[in-house]
Amino acid sequence: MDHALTAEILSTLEGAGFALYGICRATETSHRAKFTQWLEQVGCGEMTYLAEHIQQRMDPCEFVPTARSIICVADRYTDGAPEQIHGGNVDRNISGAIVSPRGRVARYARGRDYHSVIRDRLEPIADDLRRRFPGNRFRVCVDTAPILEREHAQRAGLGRIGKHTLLIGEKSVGSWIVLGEIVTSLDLAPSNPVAGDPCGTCTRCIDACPTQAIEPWKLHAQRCISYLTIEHRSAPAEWFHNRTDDWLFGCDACVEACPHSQPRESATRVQPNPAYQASHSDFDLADVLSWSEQSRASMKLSKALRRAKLSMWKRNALLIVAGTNAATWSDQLVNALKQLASDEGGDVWLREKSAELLRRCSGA
Ligand code: B12
Ligand code: SF4
Ligand code: SF4
Repeated sequence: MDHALTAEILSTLEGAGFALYGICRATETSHRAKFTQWLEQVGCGEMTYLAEHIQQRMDPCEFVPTARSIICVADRYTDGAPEQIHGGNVDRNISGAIVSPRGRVARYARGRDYHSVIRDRLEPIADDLRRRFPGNRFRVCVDTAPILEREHAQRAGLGRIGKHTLLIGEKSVGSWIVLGEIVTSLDLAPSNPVAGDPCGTCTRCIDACPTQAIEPWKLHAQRCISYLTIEHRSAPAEWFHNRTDDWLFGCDACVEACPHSQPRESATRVQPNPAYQASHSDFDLADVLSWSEQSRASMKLSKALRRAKLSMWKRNALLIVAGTNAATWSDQLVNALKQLASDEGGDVWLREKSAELLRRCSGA
C-alpha cells in the first residue's frame, strides 16, 4: 500500500478545489440484498439503466477488473441559504398585483453541469497517474457509471448517508454536494469512515417530502419529484397532480428540511464552487407554457436543464399551476393555457390538462 502516493493524491484533490475527498477500498457492497429487493419491490420506473449491469453496480471489481481503490470527491454547489417559495396563493407582488406563479429549479442544476465541472478536474489527475503508473487502470466516474457513489463516498470518509438516502457531507456542508470518483487498480491507503448514524430520531426530510417518497434509507423513486420532473418522459400518474409544490426541475425539499444542510458558519471553510453559480433559479410558468423550441433554445439553458424536453417542461409547469388558486392567474397565464388547450397537433396530455385547468377558471 503506497502511503506517500496516497498523501500526494489527497493533496492534489485539495488543490483542485474539491470540498471533500477521500479513498476507500474497491470492495463489493454490503447492501446487495437491499438493492435487489428495491428493484423488485419499489422499481426503477423509466430509469431502466438501474436494472442493468447489476454485477458491476454491486462490485467495482466487476466494473473495472483489477480495481483496488476508489478515489472519491465531492463538490459543494450552494450554501443552502433559505429562499422564497412561490406558492399559488402568494403570487402577488408587493403592490398586490397578480403575477404568474413561478417554478423553481433544484439548486444542483442552476449553474454549470456538474458532470463536466467534476470530470474536467478528475481527468487531468487520472491522466497524470496513467503516465506515471503505466499498466494500471483509472476510470473517472460522475453519476452515470454503474457504481454506488454514495456508499463509496461514505466508506471514504466524505460523510454519512441520511434517511433521505443522500450523503450528508462532513465539514458542515450538508447534502448540498455532488460526487465523483476515480476507480483505480492502484493500492492506496483508505481514509477513515465517519462513525455513527447522522439522523437519530429525526424525521424532518420524511415529513417535508411533498409526495411521501421517503422511508428511512429507502427512496420510492417513482414518487420522487426529481424523478418525475427530470427522468419520467411520459404522462404523470394521477396522484402526482397538485403535489409538486413549486418544483419545475428537480426538488430540494428533503435537503432543505435537513438540520445538517442548514447554512452554518463552520462551513465557510469550504466555499461553494463558483462554477455552480446560478444562471437560472426559477421561471415564470406562463413563459414556460408559451415556449416554442426556438424560444427555449434562446434561453441558453445549461446542459443540465436541457435534459428535460420541451413537453416535459410544460408538463412540469402545468402540475405546479394545478396546485395554485385560479383566482390568482394572470391574463398571460390564462392565454398560455388557452393556446395549449387548442393545440390540436400537440401533446395530448398537455392539451387535456390545460383544458381541465381552464374549466376551473370559468367555474364550469
Ligand atoms: C438514480 C438516481 C436518482 C433517482 C433515485 C434516487 C435514489 N435515492 O436512489 C432520482 C431521480 C429520484 C434521483 C434524485 C435525486 N438525486 Co440522484 N442519483 C441517482 C444515481 C444515478 C443512482 C442512485 C441509485 O443507484 N439508486 C438506486 C437505489 C436502490 O440505491 P440506494 O438508495 O443507494 O439504495 C441502497 C442504499 O439505500 C442501501 N441501504 C439500505 N439501507 C441502508 C442503510 C444505511 C445506513 C445505508 C448507509 C445504506 C442503506 O441499500 C441500497 C442498495 O445499495 C446516483 C449516482 C450514482 N451512480 O450513484 C445519483 C445521485 C444519488 N443523485 C444525486 C442528487 C444530487 C439527487 C437529487 C438531490 C437531485 C435533485 N435535487 O433533484 C435528488 C435527491 C432525491 C433523494 N432523496 O434521493 C447525487 C447525490 C449526492 C449526495 N449528496 O448524496 C448522486 C450521487 C449523483 C452525484 N454524482 O452526485 N437520483
Ligand atoms: S427530492 Fe423532493 S420528492 Fe424527492 S424525496 Fe426529496 S423531498 Fe421527496
Ligand atoms: S432530515 Fe433528519 S432524518 Fe432526514 S437525513 Fe436529515 S438528519 Fe436524517
